[in-house]
Amino acid sequence: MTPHLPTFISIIIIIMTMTLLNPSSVVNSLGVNWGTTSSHTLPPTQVVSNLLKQNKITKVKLFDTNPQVLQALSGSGIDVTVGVPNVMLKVLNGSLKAAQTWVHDNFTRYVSNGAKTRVEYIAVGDEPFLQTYGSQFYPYVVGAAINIEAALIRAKLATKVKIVIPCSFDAFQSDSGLPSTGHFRSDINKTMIQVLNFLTKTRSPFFANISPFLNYYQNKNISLDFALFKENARPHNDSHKSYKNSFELTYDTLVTALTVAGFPQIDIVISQIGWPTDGAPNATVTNANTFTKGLLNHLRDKKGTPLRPHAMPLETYIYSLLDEDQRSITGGNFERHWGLFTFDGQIKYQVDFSQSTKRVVNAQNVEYLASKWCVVNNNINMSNATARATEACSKADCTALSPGSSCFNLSWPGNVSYAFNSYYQQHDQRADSCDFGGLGMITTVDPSVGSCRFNVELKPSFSVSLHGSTFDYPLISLVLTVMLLLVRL
Ligand SMILES: *[C@@H]1O[C@H](CO)[C@@H](O)[C@H](O)[C@H]1NC(C)=O
Ligand SMILES: *[C@@H]1O[C@H](CO)[C@@H](O)[C@H](O)[C@H]1NC(C)=O
Ligand SMILES: *[C@@H]1O[C@H](CO)[C@@H](O)[C@H](O)[C@H]1NC(C)=O
Ligand SMILES: *[C@@H]1O[C@H](CO)[C@@H](O)[C@H](O)[C@H]1NC(C)=O
Ligand SMILES: *[C@@H]1O[C@H](CO)[C@@H](O)[C@H](O)[C@H]1NC(C)=O
Ligand SMILES: *[C@@H]1O[C@H](CO)[C@@H](O)[C@H](O)[C@H]1NC(C)=O
Ligand SMILES: *[C@@H]1O[C@H](CO)[C@@H](O)[C@H](O)[C@H]1NC(C)=O
Ligand SMILES: *[C@@H]1O[C@H](CO)[C@@H](O)[C@H](O)[C@H]1NC(C)=O
Ligand SMILES: *[C@@H]1O[C@H](CO)[C@@H](O)[C@H](O)[C@H]1NC(C)=O
Ligand SMILES: CC(=O)N[C@H]1CO[C@H](CO)[C@@H](O)[C@@H]1O
Repeated sequence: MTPHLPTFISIIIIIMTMTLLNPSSVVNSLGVNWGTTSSHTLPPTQVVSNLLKQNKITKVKLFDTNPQVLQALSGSGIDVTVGVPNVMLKVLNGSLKAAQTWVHDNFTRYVSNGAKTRVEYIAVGDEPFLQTYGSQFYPYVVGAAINIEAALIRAKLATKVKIVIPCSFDAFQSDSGLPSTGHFRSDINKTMIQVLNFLTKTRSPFFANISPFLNYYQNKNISLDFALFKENARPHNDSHKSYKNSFELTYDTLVTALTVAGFPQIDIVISQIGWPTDGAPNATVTNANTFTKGLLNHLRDKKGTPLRPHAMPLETYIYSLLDEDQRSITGGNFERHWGLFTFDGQIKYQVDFSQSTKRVVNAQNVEYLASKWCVVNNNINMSNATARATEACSKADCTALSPGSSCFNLSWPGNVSYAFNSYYQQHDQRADSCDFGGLGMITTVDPSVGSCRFNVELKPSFSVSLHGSTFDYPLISLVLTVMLLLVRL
């Protein structure tokens, strides 16, 4: 039977109109990474309602399965990627039972029986191939993915979600610095083929992190202009192909690595991409703004790259949503400053998330601790001040004091005050956390100078601080923990 002609034509017209009038076709594939490695976090419900929903961010990638976060995302209509932490890979590789427990405890409850969290992907591991990890994690990643897949099939949930394996920016490389010689790192190339076979079998995309910032920071022979999508950057020519920015060059290096490995067609999702705003000389708000605009322009003009013309990454996840003051800084002091928003949910520069001229919505009615700071009392013998500050910094966040950062210009003892205050705020302004052997002093005068901000922390939000290292209300915490245990029983 042929369809009735006018009906047929009107369907075509409707489809065409939808395609043409849908300016959000790119926006729909734009997401953010949302990590919670912070001493204090905004309440997850506030992050979802203000930062995500009001800014029309429709996808988030998490690094774990934090119950409060997943609860807050329930019914939001936002597509979620949940994460299996690296430390769990070994046990998940070793046992199907462990994978079933993980699926039962951390996944099923959010997606079954009327639960309304839309989990699109389970990411197995967080950059398990990162070179600095050596072989701690990657030998277990495919086995863990296979076991989780088997557990999903047994739970009849395999059709609801895809399993992916996020690949670090240093898993692929090019000896000439040009895409045509791209390949996977030789120590992981066997495992990468197993990964790609698994993904192909389950029809899942390849999750890759791309980092022009790290390529530049690690001195991979690219200019700052090239990393920042600047028009005037000198192109890198690869025989007849010309690359105008680091993003396209890196993307095509990955395309070549995938092609050489035998998977030229696999879909790519950019699982992390961004530019930090503090903690290193070129980690600035201005540069991050330029980078993000360049990236969004690239995604929106849909020209693709020389090796995949007119083909766009399936999805792109900006790294990241918020600054996190307890992230590991083994990679560099900038690691705590990747957020589009500051720790308290205020945008650092305007971002055009939804192609409308609307301004970005910040977190509203944020609840802070009192307007109090801890500084060094310079009327007393300060011979121990530097040692005390160093000790404070080992626990608190002094990344803004590093060379080229926002508070690097503070001279001694201003930098001591900065360290004391960070420690004091992270400990919820407890009086005994501003002692420092008698050197600390509480003040109500904001010590911030110029671009160097002395933060006042957020009021602890019970939900996530439970996982953090500091907790203000031990009694409440104890009572709630006991209640939670009782509920579980
Ligand atoms: C992963 O698990 C499988 C099955 O139990 C086992 O044979 C293999 O040795 C494990 N891999 C590693 C690297 O331990
Ligand atoms: C993997 O790396 C080894 C060592 O560099 C190399 O000999 C081999 O050809 C590579 N295999 C693939 C499939 O790229
Ligand atoms: C560095 O990049 C430039 C292009 O900007 C190229 O001409 C030069 O050969 C590269 N040098 C190395 C060592 O890769
Ligand atoms: C690189 O390619 C562009 C465009 O194809 C061309 O204009 C430029 O002269 C080339 N540069 C070099 C150094 O070969
Ligand atoms: C960063 O920026 C400064 C100028 O602000 C420049 O001198 C320096 O070479 C840049 N590169 C790195 C890797 O620090
Ligand atoms: C400060 O204390 C140190 C010992 O901790 C002492 O050596 C120094 O003389 C004292 N300075 C002053 C000005 O009292
Ligand atoms: C400096 O610290 C040492 C060891 O904690 C202590 O004995 C000394 O009294 C301190 N000096 C001052 C001036 O506070
Ligand atoms: C730090 O001081 C130098 C020299 O006074 C100035 O050029 C620079 O802009 C200052 N940096 C910041 C972040 O305030
Ligand atoms: C503060 O500055 C002094 C002098 O420049 C330096 O020795 C000390 O290490 C700095 N302390 C911190 C916490 O950055
Ligand atoms: C974040 C989270 O809830 N993780 C849990 C996942 O499941 C394992 C046990 O299967 C728990 O130990 C984790 O706490």
